Amino acid sequence: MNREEILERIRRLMVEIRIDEVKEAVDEALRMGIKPLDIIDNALTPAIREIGDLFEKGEYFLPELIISADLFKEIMDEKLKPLLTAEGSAREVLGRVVIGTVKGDLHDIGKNIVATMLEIAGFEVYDLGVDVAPEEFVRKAKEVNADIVAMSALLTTTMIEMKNVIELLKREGLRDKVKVIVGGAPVTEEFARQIGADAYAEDAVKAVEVCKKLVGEKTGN
Ligand code: B1M
Repeated sequence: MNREEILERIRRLMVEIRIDEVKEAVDEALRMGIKPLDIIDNALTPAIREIGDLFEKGEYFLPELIISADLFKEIMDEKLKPLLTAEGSAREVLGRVVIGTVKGDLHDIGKNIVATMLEIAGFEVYDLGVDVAPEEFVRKAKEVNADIVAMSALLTTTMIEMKNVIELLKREGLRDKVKVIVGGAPVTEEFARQIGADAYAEDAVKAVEVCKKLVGEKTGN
């Protein structure tokens, strides 16, 4: 089996939620030398998005969404995250990032990947979890003297909470001290601009790139 075939096999088994077989296929891909990030971006993420589409069409229901999300997280925690962390060699602390999924939103798979990749790149990451109120983002940013506040949203109904966090940062006199990056499936560059964020990233790799640039702007490097 080549790279394309094994990634396609993982994607298909994941969409069919064949739990043990997906795990076996991931092990097989790793044995073949396929990189964890390749498996995440080109097999697991397209699969879970397809599951979301099937849910929207009424072909899958909430239990399928929950089981597939749990399976994704299990594969991340048990198989892929330890390898990603081991691959990371950065030792210098690039900056402090407070990250969370906004208020009312429980989606955290993408946010967790972003947090992991930032950690690997050398950022000190404070992950507040999901359903994070604006006050909590601001309190933590103050407490740790954050360089960056990073927000994730997966629902069109919750992405507006990002603006509330930015407004609160302004009211608390912190807006010129921290950079703000936003992301998540419904979020766009245009939306980021509209709400006054400093940056948008479409995926975890881009988020790392953008955060490095943002701390560079802060320190003038
Ligand atoms: Co939900 N859900 N869900 N769900 N769910 C979506 C988002 C949806 C698009 C599915 C659909 O209908 N097609 C839809 C939203 C529709 C909309 O808003 N217009 C939806 C819905 C409707 C709901 C509920 C309302 C369903 C219900 O109860 N009737 C409910 C809401 C709960 C709530 O949050 N209050 C709900 C619940 C759930 C579960 C709990 C069952 C589960 C989440 C479990 C968990 O996260 N622990 C779930 C899941 C799994 C999904 C889908 C299928 C997959 C999301 C995911 O993990 N993707 C999703 C379908 C979809 O996204 N197309 C869907 C994989 C992940 C790697 O990608 O999160 O996009 P993503 O992250 C990427 C990038 O976006 C980016 O980098 C990541 C890695 O590359 N990124 C950032 C993310 N955050 C970033 C931050 C950054 C930068 C980049 O900077 C800070």
